[in-house]
Amino acid sequence: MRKRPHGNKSGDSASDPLKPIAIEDIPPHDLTEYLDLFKTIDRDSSGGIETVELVYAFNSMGVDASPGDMHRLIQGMDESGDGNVDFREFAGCLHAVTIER
Ligand SMILES: [Ca+2]
Repeated sequence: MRKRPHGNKSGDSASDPLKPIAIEDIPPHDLTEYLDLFKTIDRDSSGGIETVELVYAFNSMGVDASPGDMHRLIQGMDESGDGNVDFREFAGCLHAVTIER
């Protein structure tokens, strides 16, 4: 289902299609946008996005988001398993979603 934007330039990364995009592969312009969004969502500036922050973010956009759904979303993005999504994880997932459109 997932499409790669274009071939691997680095060659050796036989990348798992489920893996989010590495932050190094995201264009700086996009990264700036993601960082703005990240800072908006990370209300306590902890450097990580938690379930409650995601619920709040969606609600403030007028989207009805349940804590259960947001928790699953967090778990899906949380590669390090520490219960919140840091910017690397956030940007990687966001970019993977964005380039699929
Ligand atoms: Ca936070």
